[in-house]
Amino acid sequence: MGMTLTEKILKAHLVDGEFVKGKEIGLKIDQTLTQDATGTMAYLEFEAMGVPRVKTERSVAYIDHNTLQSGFENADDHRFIGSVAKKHGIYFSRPGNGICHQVHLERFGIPGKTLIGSDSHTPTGGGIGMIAIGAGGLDVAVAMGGGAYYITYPKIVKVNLTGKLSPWVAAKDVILEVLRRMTVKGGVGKVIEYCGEGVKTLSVPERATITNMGAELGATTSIFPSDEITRQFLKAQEREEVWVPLSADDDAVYDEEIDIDLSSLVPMAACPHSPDNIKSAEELSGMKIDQVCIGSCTNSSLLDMMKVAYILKGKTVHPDVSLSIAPGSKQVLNMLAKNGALSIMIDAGARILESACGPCIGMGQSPNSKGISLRTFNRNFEGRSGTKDGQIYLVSPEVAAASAIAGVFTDPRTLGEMPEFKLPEVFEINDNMIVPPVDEKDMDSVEILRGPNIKPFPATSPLDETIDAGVSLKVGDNITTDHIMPAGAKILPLRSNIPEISKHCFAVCDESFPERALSMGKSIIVGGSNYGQGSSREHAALAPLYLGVKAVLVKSFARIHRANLINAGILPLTFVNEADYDKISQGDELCLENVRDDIEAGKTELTIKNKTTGEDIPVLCELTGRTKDIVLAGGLLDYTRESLSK
Ligand code: MIC
Ligand code: SF4
Repeated sequence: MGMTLTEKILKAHLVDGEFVKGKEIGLKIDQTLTQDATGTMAYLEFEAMGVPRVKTERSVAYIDHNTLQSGFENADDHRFIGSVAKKHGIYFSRPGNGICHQVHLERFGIPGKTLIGSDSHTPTGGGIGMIAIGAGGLDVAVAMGGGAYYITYPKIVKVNLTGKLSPWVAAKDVILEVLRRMTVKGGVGKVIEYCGEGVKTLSVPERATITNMGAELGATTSIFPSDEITRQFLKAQEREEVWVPLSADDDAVYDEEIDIDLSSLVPMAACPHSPDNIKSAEELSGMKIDQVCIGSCTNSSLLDMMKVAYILKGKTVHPDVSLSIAPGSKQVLNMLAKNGALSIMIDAGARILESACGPCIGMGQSPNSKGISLRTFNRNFEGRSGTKDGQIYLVSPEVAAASAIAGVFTDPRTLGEMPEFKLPEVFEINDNMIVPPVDEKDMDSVEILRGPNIKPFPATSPLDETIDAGVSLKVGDNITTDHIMPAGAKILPLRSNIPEISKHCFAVCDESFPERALSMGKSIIVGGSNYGQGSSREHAALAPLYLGVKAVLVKSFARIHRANLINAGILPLTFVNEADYDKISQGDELCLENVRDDIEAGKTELTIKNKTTGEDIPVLCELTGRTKDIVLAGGLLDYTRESLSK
């Protein structure tokens, strides 16, 4: 029987477990990446493990999230990460060099390799045929130390692409169509593999837009084959030597199949407040808008920017609209500067931002009250923009630029004929903003620079015998990590200070939660389905840990967040009967008697006693050998320390 591309790469990296769907497998990790908002913690964790040099083929630390530097905190974190990188064998991409996923694709990604990153959009690397997975900081720290990375052996979904995109229809519309069909929870436990004749009509940056936003499906990752187009891209990046051809066998068997005829797609938008709330641009056209933001790791490639410049040429941004543009990397920005496109954007009245995440993570450019903002980004969760009632629509760069000029939502197909946009034969190569580490023999000479905002990892403890605790919070379905641990200009600088950042935990849902949880000492959170979707930020587990949360009981979890809870030693529980969700209220006293013994004995069905109502509620605690030991030890850090000392 033939193999899928995913299976081929996973098989070549398998170090633990077997290929059985739904079972845990351990993978050898070739490359890691971190960004600064999750990186400080990841490197504190790496240091705590006591491994002197990274054991991966390539590890890169990027600075792209916290670049406002409105106080000393961000700058201190940058210096800390830079010094750790230099000492321990990690390449350091300096602030200004660009967004981690864009730069990694350009300068480091290699077809057929495995990459994990402490950022949920790491699957961008799937655009050049990598198995690239978003993970918590601790998992990345362990991988840097040479440990395996564990995933549930995924189902593999074939997306069969046929035809060719029509003029003004974009890669963004392909992934919006997949989101429309599969929804934000449709990808959980799955890898999305793109195949078919249509693949060769898409350039690498277009493929990367699609795999990037596969994160919004909740998928483990997404991947394209590595073909002639991939080779051309790598050649243009002067890295042709790393190219290998990779694809699925013709007779590969998939768990699910989806057909998409590219020529049937139209420009679309994800409407507030979910990436799967899809409408066509035609339906929305004419709606008055207030803001347009172009950029983010989804849509900030040179190709995207050249399309935008073409649309803006000789025009002026509508007087009622603010347009910002953040090219994805120094390479992109510099090429725009040299080929004149930047000047076209400036002429049109665009507000040029630095090559970083910026407004995508709420670092500036929050829209006006109730403001309608069109963004080429990948997430439009409530409040993420920094304006609680902001109305965010996710669109292609084509829709964004056309609408910025018109002042109303515009279907770009009304722009007339579209010229052919081509990738350059050679990109501008200058890696002077990537600092290599010192040689191992010189590592002792590097001093680690720690600022006062950098506080240690919160205290953990082995799993209690019995969990007897009240419900400190009850929330509904599709809670994102932006609800649990919001980002933005005010909160992001606190990423290396868990006690301080915890004061903002669940601020979007209930501002009184942190104080209540702290005063309860120990507590349990209850939630609905797809709990913890979105970002990989382990702070969404570390803040609850600090606030005394012992267990999270929900209808279902998103993959990375569940892993982060386990890594933090917090018990992840799901209802056996979803209807039992209604049998618990905030404030109820719950008890999991002898939970430690039960978990040690490998029991997966446990009983929670609701002491307030007197009812017994069956719950699942599905931990495998390794995750079971992690939870018993009090988290991955304790578990790793224990295993290293053995
Ligand atoms: C995001 O897009 O939500 C982020 C900010 O990049 C996060 C990481 C973080 O919270 O630091 C992600 O996607 O994992
Ligand atoms: Fe940065 Fe936004 Fe991409 Fe997250 S989604 S890595 S915040 S650009």
